[in-house]
Amino acid sequence: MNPPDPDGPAPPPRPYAMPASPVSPVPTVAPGRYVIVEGGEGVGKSTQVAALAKRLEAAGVTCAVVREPGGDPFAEAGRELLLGDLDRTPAAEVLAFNALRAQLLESVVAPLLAVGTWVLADRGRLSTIAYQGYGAGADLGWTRRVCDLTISLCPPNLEVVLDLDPVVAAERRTARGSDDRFERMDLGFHQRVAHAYRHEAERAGITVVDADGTPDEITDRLWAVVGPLRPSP
Ligand code: Z5A
Repeated sequence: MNPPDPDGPAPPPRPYAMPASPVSPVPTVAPGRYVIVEGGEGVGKSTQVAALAKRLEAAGVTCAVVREPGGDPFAEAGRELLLGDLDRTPAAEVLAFNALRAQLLESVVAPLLAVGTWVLADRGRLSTIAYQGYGAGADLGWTRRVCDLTISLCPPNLEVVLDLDPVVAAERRTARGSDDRFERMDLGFHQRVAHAYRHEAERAGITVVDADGTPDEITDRLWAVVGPLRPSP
């Protein structure tokens, strides 16, 4: 015998009735597109996401740029923790990146897409697979499953990997001068990450774009895959 429901008995079902007058049409907007740009540090993701946003705006598309980890106050606070030096296990790191991703997807990305805004993301699901799975040694199958579950909250329209020799990427990073937990990892770690992106892209049929060249050349290559996502006029 179940305990009494504190809300009391459910009200009797209301008979279904057609509305007296026709429902006025709900204005609809074409949903936005969610595009994730991926790759190791220094390959030029932030540069390219900004350049793509400019091209889209010039083509009349409203867009927003987000980054992972981060994107809203909760996720930005989590970013501080994750890029900091406190010890954590690989599995804890997988879950933490995914928790911040869930926050970003539900609180920022999905609402923007719903009003027709495109979202260009600097990193996403593949970063966790590459850094925590291949790089830090979290169980790969488990990591993929956790990431798939999270991204199912708001699946992207396109993931694209920028591919660059980790030695060249390290030179770019050094020229810029920055330093966090992941940037301090040795070249072997960054090579594992670069291999991970190539392997995962091949495995899942994800587009890889050569990130060697001038920023404009790379934007042209990206535009060739992002531009066609625009609805035809
Ligand atoms: N991380 C993780 O482990 N797991 C996860 O699930 C997620 C993230 C989501 C986020 O750091 C860290 O979190 C990241 C992995 C980890 N590790 N690190 N470090 P972040 O967001 O601060 O860093 P990032 O994503 O790697 O960004 P980055 O280092 O700034 O790299 P980038 O965005 O790919 O590059 P950039 O900033 O556009 O360019 C780097 C420099 O190169 C800059 O001075 C540019 O002016 C220059 N540049 C750009 N393009 C060119 C070309 N074409 N030629 C020459 N120079 C160029």
